[in-house]
Amino acid sequence: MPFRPRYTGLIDKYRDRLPIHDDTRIISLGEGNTPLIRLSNIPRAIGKEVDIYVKYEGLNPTGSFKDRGMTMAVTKAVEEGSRAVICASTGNTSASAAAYAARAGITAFVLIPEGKIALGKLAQAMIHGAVILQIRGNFDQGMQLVKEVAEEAPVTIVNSINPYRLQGQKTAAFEIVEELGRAPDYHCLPVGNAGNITAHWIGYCEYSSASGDHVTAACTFCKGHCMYAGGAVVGNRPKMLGYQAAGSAPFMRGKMVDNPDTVATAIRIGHPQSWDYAWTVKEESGGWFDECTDAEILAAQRLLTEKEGIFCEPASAASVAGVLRDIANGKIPEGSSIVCTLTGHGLKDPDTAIGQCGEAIVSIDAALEPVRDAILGNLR
Ligand code: AN7
Repeated sequence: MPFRPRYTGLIDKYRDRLPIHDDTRIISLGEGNTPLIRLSNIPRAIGKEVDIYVKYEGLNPTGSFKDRGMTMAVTKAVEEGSRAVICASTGNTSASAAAYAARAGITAFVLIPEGKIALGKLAQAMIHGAVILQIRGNFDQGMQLVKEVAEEAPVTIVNSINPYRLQGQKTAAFEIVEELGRAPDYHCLPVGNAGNITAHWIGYCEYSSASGDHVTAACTFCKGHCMYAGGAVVGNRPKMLGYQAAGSAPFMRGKMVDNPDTVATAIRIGHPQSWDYAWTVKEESGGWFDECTDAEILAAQRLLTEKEGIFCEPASAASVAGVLRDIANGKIPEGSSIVCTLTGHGLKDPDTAIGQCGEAIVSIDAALEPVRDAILGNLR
């Protein structure tokens, strides 16, 4: 039997494209290397000739894409001698920060909006031993407080304003290009702070000869941290499409939103931290922003679970909801290849999932007859 080297995480795999020294102690949980799954039933159901892939980032160690950025941010924080990290979070960043801080043996402080984080994420932050500061306010207020307190206390911010976060997250684009042999025509993501859409663009630009030599915004974003001279791999880059929840869509309003609200609590963000970057990504890539209602988001989540067997959290489904609409209305032409990032696992938010499926449970007596009748009545 042939042996393969053990996969040891994205920093090890891409160390020549990341700001890492040979002797840096790497804090990793084996993140990255997530499946790129080709949808088969949904394209057939909508009757369109399109190749849709989903990058299932929910299969990262803590169940979201944040782990790609967190392995870098915590590795660098430890290297720089930090004993504590801090973040504001709608949930996933806090779960990831808590886990990587535990792994590193340092403290994680997390500011979360009271009552507005999904149960699985709260459980993660608690069980990993983070110090949880639940604020009577929303994510945007928490983010502002984190920036202010970091001026006065010895803590490293691990939100995506930490440039190492985007460096780690750019590796998702590398993996996609390596698997497809080219960049897709379209790459679709849910947008909250817009860090992830920016990180993907950095990755695609770094891997593409179409970017020119250190002239695009990719190198403005990286603040000198990227290894852009590392050499191009393919010739093309995707159009980047960013989808927001309608009640939380500052990029659609063209200005910050003060009271964002959506069932997709992960992207309940009205003051995106990567505001300028995201507009540049849209312009450079020739992409667009759009918004989806909560009903569209939940319908897309359910479509993925029932037609493809893939369970993502509501925020993640925004990318699929948006892309299905743009395929139907012809903005995305037939023949296109499309990648949607499914940013977080469906198990993060069991309450919303169960709330959608009340009719799924049949209560019966513990006897053969009702069990048999229920089976015969539900065959398809
Ligand atoms: C599942 O955890 O901001 O546009 O504090 O958890 O890069 O912000 C989460 C964001 C999409 C949006 N999907 O990504 C946090 C947080 C999921 C998310 C986003 C988030 P960005």
